[in-house]
Amino acid sequence: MKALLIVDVQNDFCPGGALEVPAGDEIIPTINALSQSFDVVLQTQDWHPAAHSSFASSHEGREPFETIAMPYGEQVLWPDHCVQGSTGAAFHPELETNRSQLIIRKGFRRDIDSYSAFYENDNATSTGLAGYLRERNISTLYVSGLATDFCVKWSVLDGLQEDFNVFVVEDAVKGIDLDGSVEQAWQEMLDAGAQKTSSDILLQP
Ligand code: VGL
Ligand code: ZN
Repeated sequence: MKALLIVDVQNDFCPGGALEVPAGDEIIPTINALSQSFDVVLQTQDWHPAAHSSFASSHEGREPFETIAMPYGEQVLWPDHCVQGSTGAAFHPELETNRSQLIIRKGFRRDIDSYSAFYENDNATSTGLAGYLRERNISTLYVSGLATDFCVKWSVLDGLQEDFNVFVVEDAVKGIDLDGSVEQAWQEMLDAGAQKTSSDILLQP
């Protein structure tokens, strides 16, 4: 069984949002088309409490996009984004969500960020997704969404680590790109065993 995973297609990651991914909304029609062709569609939703520890505003004198040392490792500091219940945290209005069977929320623990759909940034606290996929006999994931260099990348790497087959749909992802991080993310994903595919290939009649 295969599933389409749609990562964090939320207002704050789209143009005009608090942590916008350039042209992040341009992948939405492609994702909507893909959704129609999958029997299993799953989503993630970045879902932070106010004053989350990944927000620069929670650390005096620190600015967004600086990095700090957290107990679990290095953490990029972000503008406040995807605060629980806010418009920014809502899915983009053009994203088709009716076919989604599961929405994994992540980043809801104040003191730990969570990029990956599988594990929080400590690499140990599980979201439960791996168990869900195994119980449903889903062994192959097609990953789409935002952002290529953060939540998409870590979801892909953890999915591979958990022994799933992982395809990244190249025209259905977009990145933030801090200092070449998109190119680096592709390198890391491919090196770890991810496969690159595209909507053209997947939507072939
Ligand atoms: C993301 C940074 C902070 C993402 C989420 O969805 O890629 N990036 N929170
Ligand atoms: Zn976040």
